[in-house]
Amino acid sequence: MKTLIIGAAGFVGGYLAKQLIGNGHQTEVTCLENEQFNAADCKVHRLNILDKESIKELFEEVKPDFIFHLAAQSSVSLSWKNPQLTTDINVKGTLNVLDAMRESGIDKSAGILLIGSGEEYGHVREGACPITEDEIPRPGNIYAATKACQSMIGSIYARAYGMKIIMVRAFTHVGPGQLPIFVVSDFCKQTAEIESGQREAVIKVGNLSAKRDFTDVRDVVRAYELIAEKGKAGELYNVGSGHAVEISSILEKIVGKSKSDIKVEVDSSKLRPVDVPIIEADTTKIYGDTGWKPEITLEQTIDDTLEYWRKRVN
Ligand code: A2R
Repeated sequence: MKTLIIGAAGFVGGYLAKQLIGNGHQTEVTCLENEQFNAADCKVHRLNILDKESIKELFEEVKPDFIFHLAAQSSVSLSWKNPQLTTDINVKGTLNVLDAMRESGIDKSAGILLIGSGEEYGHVREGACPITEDEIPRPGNIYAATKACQSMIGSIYARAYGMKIIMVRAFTHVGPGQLPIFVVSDFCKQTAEIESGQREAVIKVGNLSAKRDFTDVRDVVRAYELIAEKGKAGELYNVGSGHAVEISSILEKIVGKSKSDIKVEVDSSKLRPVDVPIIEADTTKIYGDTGWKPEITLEQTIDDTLEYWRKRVN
């Protein structure tokens, strides 16, 4: 299969390229003008998804069998500060990609995976966990609203134009290389800095009571590949572990892996209102259609993320 990853310079793109290339798929990627992407065996194109004509030209040049659309403004906090840009990239950008598929000369059987987010479910009703794909999205922030919109447009285009569009709602994914604005990466980075003497032996934390569904990024990209091969057009799949874990227990595990005597202190700037106490994916559908289930334990993810930061801070 000839694959094209749009928006490959982010956290997930490198892992996905490695996964696809490792399984023999000829893979090309796109990045923004100023971004870095280092992977052997991979042609890199420059693309801004706000420019529809250049997407069409690229599709005609590459002629992909399957497109993974990862490009996004993926920060919730930036989505509050810049809702216009978030909507432009996540909604208009996705429309540009889908329209470019329809209008370019690429094979009509070519498929595309639109990456959405577990955030789309938003204010989950009490008792609705684990959340199935049929649950009505109630997005609680601008990022989530744009991703819910992306999923809706994907399903409408699949039906209206008979396109092979598949949607996922990916729950929290973690692993080495993730920015430390995300909780597991943040705690591991702080621990590594404490061990190397770069900060006092105190980890600053926000709310620890929320329960979230964490999946290793390497399992996530395996899910994307399997969905591309076996997923059904017009369908939406949850990608998650199916088990919510309390943030406090993750912190305990990380601190427990360090030889340093680490104290924990609440930092009010990290406190966010926890209006959704638990988010947990129901993964029956993806398992049924593709056989995917996560293989990497949270323990392993934490070990690898901690090692990543130990190497980085030294
Ligand atoms: O914002 P930047 O400079 O980090 O670039 C991001 C890029 N991107 C774009 N690419 C093409 N045209 C645009 N107009 C545009 N605006 C932003 O998409 C970044 O390199 C990439 C998305 O990567 P991340 O933000 O690291 O997301 P991640 O964790 O790889 O997640 C992949 C997908 C996203 O759709 C998330 O919303 C979803 O999974 O959870």
